[in-house]
Amino acid sequence: MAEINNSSLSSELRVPEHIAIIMDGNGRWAKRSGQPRIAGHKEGMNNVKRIATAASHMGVKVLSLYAFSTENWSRPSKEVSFLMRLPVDFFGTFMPDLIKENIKVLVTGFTDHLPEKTKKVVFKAMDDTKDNTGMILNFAFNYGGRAEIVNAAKNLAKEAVNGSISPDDIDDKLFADQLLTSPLGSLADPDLLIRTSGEERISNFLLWQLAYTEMVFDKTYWPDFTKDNLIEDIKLFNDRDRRFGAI
Ligand code: V07
Repeated sequence: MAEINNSSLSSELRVPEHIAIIMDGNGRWAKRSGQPRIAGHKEGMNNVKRIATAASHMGVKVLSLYAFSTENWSRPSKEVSFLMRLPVDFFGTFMPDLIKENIKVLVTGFTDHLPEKTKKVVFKAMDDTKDNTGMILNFAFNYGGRAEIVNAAKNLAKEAVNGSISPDDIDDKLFADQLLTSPLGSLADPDLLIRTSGEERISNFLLWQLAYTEMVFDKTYWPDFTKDNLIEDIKLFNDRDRRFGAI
């Protein structure tokens, strides 16, 4: 784990290698000031850039952000179309900053069924940053934890039927290799999960990968979540005693 000595900190802090965030509270943030929900999504998108930069400067290795779940398709169609344009907007605005920060973009999710234009910018962003060696900014986009596990089971069942593996070969490692997070290798499991806006649920995010993850539920709405909130939550993480099931 990287150690930082930040001006906001009284002493050394262990920085989690992989932080995952459920960026909740965008709609409520907008409603609070009498704006439409999409205004909250837009400000939430701007905050992705601010927090990704802060995390990168702290030495975080992977930042996973829950951007769109497989269940979000049931939202009003106008909101869904707006959300599908956010990656276009995001990379159109922030790609130069991501390059400057040496950030590598990864998108994990069921990307096959995205609108053509969205798919195109997402794959271009991954390609344009593939040689970057800094923090991995991992967008969980059209992602669902149960669908991911079902998909892994299906792939392994097919391999067992065609004889390339035996059912008894299946273990944690072989299973994890079939998950959407497999490109992250040994960094696939988050050390810390933060959910903003005060809700205390997992909502189908990274079900397998969260097995031993410390969780912090922060009351701040995502558009208001700052670097100082992130540091506070990392401090709470530091106070926890992680045992991974041992005593
Ligand atoms: C979205 C902003 C953040 C708060 C959550 C709701 C709205 C960035 C992206 C994104 C996704 C993939 C990608 C690049 C950027 C995004 C959606 C919503 C659907 F490759 N923010 N953001 N995608 N919000």
